Amino acid sequence: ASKRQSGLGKSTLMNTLFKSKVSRKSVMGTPEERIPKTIEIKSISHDIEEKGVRMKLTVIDTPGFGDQINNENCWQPIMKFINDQYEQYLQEEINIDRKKRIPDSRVHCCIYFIPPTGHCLRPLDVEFMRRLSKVVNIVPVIAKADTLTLEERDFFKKKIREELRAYSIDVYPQKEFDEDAEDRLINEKIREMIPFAVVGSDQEYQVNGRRLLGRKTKWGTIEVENITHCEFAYLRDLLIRTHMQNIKDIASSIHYEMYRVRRLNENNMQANGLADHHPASPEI
Ligand SMILES: Nc1nc2c(ncn2[C@@H]2O[C@H](COP(=O)(O)OP(=O)(O)OP(=O)(O)O)[C@@H](O)[C@H]2O)c(=O)[nH]1
Ligand SMILES: *[C@@H]1O[C@H](CO)[C@@H](O)[C@H](O)[C@H]1NC(C)=O
Ligand SMILES: [Mg+2]
Repeated sequence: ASKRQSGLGKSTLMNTLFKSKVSRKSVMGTPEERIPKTIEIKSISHDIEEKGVRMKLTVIDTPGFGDQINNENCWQPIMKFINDQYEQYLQEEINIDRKKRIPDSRVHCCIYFIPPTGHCLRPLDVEFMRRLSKVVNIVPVIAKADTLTLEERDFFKKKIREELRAYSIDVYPQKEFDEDAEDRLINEKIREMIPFAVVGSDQEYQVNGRRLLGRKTKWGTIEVENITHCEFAYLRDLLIRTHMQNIKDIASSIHYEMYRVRRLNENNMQANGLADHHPASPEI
């Protein structure tokens, strides 16, 4: 029998993001097809429109991890992907005749899916987020929140916030990067809500005469974009409506900058014959 954990809904939520109201992508006539298990890191881009501004949103879907018997270093492929994108950007940047506009495939934000156990974070979640939060913005979410009661959700959310604090895992929006009092006020509200308890779906249902993205359960249809049903809309608004530019700024001025400084230092050391014979291999 397969011991593999069932998917946490990562691919589904990605589709939900693209099909949500902010997106330009039409959902008319999408066939009901099963989302296959994700087996490799894959990026998908769509044009979206927000406040009349068109932009490209790229989401990178990853396979589930932590399903192996030995989960040691299971974060490495994702860490490598993030570093590879930084490296690509760096190479463009230091290129003598560099492009006016460097193509930016850096990972600006990582949505971390916490399984809806209702108890506490697994050691694997702690280790993963601890490492990743040092190189990229992390937004943790509780996956498949419809499998928890509202009380269980509340308890779990609070518990996770305590644990993040106890383990000094600094998730987005990080306190230290609040720019002013107004910023702090807005971000404090978000920090009190994290992790968002989300439900994903790429199916539309007729609810009171309107077509809505929803998820059918025994008890009725969960409207995934309705904030009285789940917190998907908060996540979507944070990522696309209110904080997109800030997320990109912090990714660039903090996370990428750290990578860049470390790499250029390595190069200097090599040039001065201070480094050993191994090629520079960024590893966190
Ligand atoms: N109850 C519930 N089921 C969900 C939710 N989101 C997705 N599912 C279901 O969970 C199963 C797995 O969904 P996927 O989106 O493929 O999960 P994944 O995390 O991408 O899985 P891997 O690619 O294998 O890592 C599918 O049957 C989905 O319909 C959700 O919010 N609630
Ligand atoms: C959200 O859900 C509530 C409760 O089911 C419902 O009364 C309300 O009309 C919904 N709001 C929207 C905007 O659909
Ligand atoms: Mg998947």
